[in-house]
Amino acid sequence: MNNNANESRIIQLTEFGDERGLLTVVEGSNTIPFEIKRVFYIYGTANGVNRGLHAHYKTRQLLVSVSGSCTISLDDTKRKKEVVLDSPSKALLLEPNDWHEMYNFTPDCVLLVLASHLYDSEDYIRDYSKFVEVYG
Ligand code: T46
Repeated sequence: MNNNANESRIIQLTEFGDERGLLTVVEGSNTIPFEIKRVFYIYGTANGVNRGLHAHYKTRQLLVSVSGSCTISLDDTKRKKEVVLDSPSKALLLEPNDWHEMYNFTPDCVLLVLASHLYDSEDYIRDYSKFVEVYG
């Protein structure tokens, strides 16, 4: 798995479709390169709001906009990249060293996040100069 923000970490999830509609599966380590320890989702985001603006020490995450869309910017101190999550079958793998920001949330956006670690506020790097010190 390449760690550079310029390398695509988009995972195309399999869609099972029939006359009833669609079903998409994330099946643990068969789909993503970590064990899922935590699931959360971001929704009801007010117009113009930016979230994130941090990196992590350990946590890896998979982001899927299961409804609506949003944009994620990634910065690994060397390269920057922007990804639009606009399909329930399109997932973005976020590595700990991705400084990330989420924005352009549509009112119906539900951003599902699967995480490799339990919540720990000490795992966050919220200061950009500290981020560059750690990962630059
Ligand atoms: C990330 C991006 C993609 C908890 O108590 N437990 C949790 O598991 C989480 C994720 C959050 N919280 C609390 C901590 C804050 O009081 O929920 C509040 C909002 O969290 P935060 O401001 O960190 O939310 P975002 O949207 O900036 O970031 C979240 C994740 O925290 C983060 O890991 O990478 O989504």
